[in-house]
Amino acid sequence: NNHNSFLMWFTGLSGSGKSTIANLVELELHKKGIKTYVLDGDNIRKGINKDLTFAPEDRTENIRRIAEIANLMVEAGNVVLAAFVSPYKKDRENVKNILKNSNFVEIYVNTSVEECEKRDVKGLYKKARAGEIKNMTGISAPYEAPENPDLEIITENLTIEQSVNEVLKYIQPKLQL
Ligand code: GGZ
Repeated sequence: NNHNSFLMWFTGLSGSGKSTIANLVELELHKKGIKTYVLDGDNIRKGINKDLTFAPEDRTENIRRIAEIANLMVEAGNVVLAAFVSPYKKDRENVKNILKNSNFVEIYVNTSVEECEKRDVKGLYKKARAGEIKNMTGISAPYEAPENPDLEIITENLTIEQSVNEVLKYIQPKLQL
């Protein structure tokens, strides 16, 4: 049984910083010689899940497929970092059920919708306000915040480096170096 294999699940709004944090955590794990893989919208929604929209039932199917893929990658001995909005509690519960419990860490990247909208890196919030995008999480679709995440990163109080360090500190006991 490979000990350095588990799933870190980052949930939060679009623009909350999930992917940024996941990619920087991955860099640090690489320095320790740990095998990792980052799953995010860029490699999943453009590929295996390109048939799916942002309607609620498609988001559920999106998350289910990602969980199955992540489970295979964990079984293959990787630390997997998954960064998806995953706005529905029941979908995140399902991820936990697909993985073995000890292989799953839920990280809530808590950035307010006001802050995400202010950053609006991809201009999606502006489009959502103009009605050009529907089902935009935080604007015209719900985000069900985790009530009991393993770790919560309140990004507005922290630098990116501090956020990354919070994650590294949390997973440290899970690593066999
Ligand atoms: C939320 C959307 C939407 C809508 C496009 N709602 O910041 P991004 O651009 O890179 O991250 C968002 C990404 C969300 O895809 P996920 O697969 O993570 O969503 S879910 O877990 O809910 O299935 C955003 C972009 O896609 N995007 N339209 N309507 N995010």
